Amino acid sequence: MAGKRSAAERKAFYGRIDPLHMAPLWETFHELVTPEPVTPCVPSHWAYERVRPHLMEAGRLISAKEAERRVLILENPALRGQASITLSLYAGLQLVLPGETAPCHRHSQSALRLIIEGSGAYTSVNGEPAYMEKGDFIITGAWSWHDHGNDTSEPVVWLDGLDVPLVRFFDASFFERFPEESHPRQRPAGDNAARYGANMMPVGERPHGGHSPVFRYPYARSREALEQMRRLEEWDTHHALKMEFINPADGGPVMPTISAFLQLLPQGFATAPYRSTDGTVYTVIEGRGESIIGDTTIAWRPGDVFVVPSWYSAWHRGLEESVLFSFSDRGVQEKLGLWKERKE
Ligand code: 1HN
Repeated sequence: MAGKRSAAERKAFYGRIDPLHMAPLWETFHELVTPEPVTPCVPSHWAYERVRPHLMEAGRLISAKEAERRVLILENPALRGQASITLSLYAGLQLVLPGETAPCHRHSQSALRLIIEGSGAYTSVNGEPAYMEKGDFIITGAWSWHDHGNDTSEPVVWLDGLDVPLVRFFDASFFERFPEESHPRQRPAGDNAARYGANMMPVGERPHGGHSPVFRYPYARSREALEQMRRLEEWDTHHALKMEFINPADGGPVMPTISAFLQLLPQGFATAPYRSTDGTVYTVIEGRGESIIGDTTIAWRPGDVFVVPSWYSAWHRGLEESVLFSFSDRGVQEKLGLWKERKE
């Protein structure tokens, strides 16, 4: 039969072009160009109470100084060894023990932190300390000097979110160590909030198109915004009440590569199934609930981290009134004209 003969002939042909580092597009075309996103990522969940003892054990194994950053990476089970929680994003849990500092450095990667446990430790961004409370959202934009310290008597734990896989994809990573352990104090705590956090900006400054000039979004303020808005009871079918943290200089995402969100789910509220092309990392700040992601059910509590991969149908239910923080590469996809959502 012609078909059979031609299959063998084709295979032989593939063998002849292989040494030339060539391959037939027609054998993979439909895997490359799928009618809808087909992600290798899987839904996954890290329960804080299961992860925390290991993080504390890491605290006995290595100092923050020696480690550079004492972090346990949260790897998507389908992307082991790639330091990726989604194809484009990295997440990890970082521990800074009482009395420790983590050395000052800067890199091309953009970073966010969401404080999970502890209060009063600091991140210093370009020499200005930001003291952190539970639920606070901190950014260190690309190429900002940053070091951390904990002068309190309790450990501090936060979720790190970075665009490590994206920067690796672009082969665009640079890293520099600051010549001293900590950045010399350039500005007093609160200076950044005064300059950029009061819906004002010093005259003469122009929006710069990069990351938000605000580097700390205090939970007390964002929680109060949700509390005020909930009074209208205008619930969104798919999101309940969901707000994006913005760059006040241009209204865009907080960083070019990472968008971040805060969401209130009232007790008993179940969102309608929703999908979008931005694989999203969630952490629970308050409450208790569950999420159905494709065929996977995840029961979550404060400090837990879970992932909704690209184009998985997902819905969430607050068993108690709950607040979820999330981040994704949505802003990048929007800039590239790729982002899509589907409300079901
Ligand atoms: C980094 O600089 C921090 O500054 C945390 O705390 C995690 C993961 C990859 C690359 C740089 C930090 C990081 C990181």
